[in-house]
Amino acid sequence: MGYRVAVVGATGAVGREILKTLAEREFPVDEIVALASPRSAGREVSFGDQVLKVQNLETFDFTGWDVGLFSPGGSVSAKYAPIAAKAGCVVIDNTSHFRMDPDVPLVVPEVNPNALKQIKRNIIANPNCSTIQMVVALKPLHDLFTLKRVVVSTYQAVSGAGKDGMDELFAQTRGTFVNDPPKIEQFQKQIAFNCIPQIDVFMDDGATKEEWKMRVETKKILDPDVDVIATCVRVPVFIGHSESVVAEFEEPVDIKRAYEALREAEGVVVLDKREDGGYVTPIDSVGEDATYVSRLRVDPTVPNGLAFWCVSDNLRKGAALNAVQIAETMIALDLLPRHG
Ligand code: A2P
Ligand code: 11C
Repeated sequence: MGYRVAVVGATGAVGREILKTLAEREFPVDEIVALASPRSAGREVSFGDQVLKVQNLETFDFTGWDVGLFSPGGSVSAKYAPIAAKAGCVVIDNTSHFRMDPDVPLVVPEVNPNALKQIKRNIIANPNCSTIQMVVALKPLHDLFTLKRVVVSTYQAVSGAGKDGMDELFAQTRGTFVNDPPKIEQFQKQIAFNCIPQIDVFMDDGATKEEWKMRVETKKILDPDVDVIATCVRVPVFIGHSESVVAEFEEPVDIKRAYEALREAEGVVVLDKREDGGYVTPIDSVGEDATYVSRLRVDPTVPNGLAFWCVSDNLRKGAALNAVQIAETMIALDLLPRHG
């Protein structure tokens, strides 16, 4: 017997990827419903070889539904996730809204699966995409050498801003060749043929919210003693976030042991040939589950430092896959009750 699953935000970039991931991984589904705004009611989305008619979230009753995978945006989750949770549906929420709530576990199954046992409000938070891939790569190194500090620069795809972000990159790129002036709506400046060192709003200390998220989420997931300084940059790539990670450890690093640990780590694929093209680029990661590590090397400027390049499909491990893996891990830990 399977589960009754609700996908909220099913017409969006992440929602569609969640439906695809559930079908591909043969998640035990008895019944599935696709939910979105009233604008999309009646539209169709695919789930494996089935076609689902989208229903209106506003009027949906979550009673009797076992698990809800939410990606409708922060304000919508803020309103509807507690409604679903109260009705007995375990919510796995992709937005940033509940992540720092001490009663809401923030989980990357390869890193802190046991945090799922602390579920209190019937809500689990899925971390930010740029945090997920970084902690997956850092966890085996932290276990070996005890991580102290991370300096990370990101190169983030426009799909992180949803389907409207992807449409804006497409329209501006096309517009350049047909002499249409760029329309700037989703990003702060033109994104086609450009890089923008701002993702999300500015905080009081001059960091952006995306940079703050990488810091506080890493502490909550991996270790509160690890500090992170991030510079998050939007680049004209449709799918696949890349990161330059420079990590400083308490103990002396051994590059051979670092390679071995990364090669053995769940969810990590090392592709690092130290030759022309012998590394992963975002386009190589599209549709893939792994967090890729390339360009691993010792940082000679600090006592115990390592630097590497890390790439992952932000819609997949960065969002949909991690959410589905959370549900799978909850089943394995006997934490996902069925109503049927
Ligand atoms: P809709 O297509 O009906 O607007 P993305 O992040 O790719 O932009 O996708 C956002 C997802 O969240 C879409 O499925 C979108 O549905 C959904 N969504 C946005 N606002 C609401 C809302 N008020 N109620 C339910 N779903 C919403
Ligand atoms: C981006 N990382 O690339 C963001 C998207 O907190 O879930 C995800 C925002 C979040 O724009």
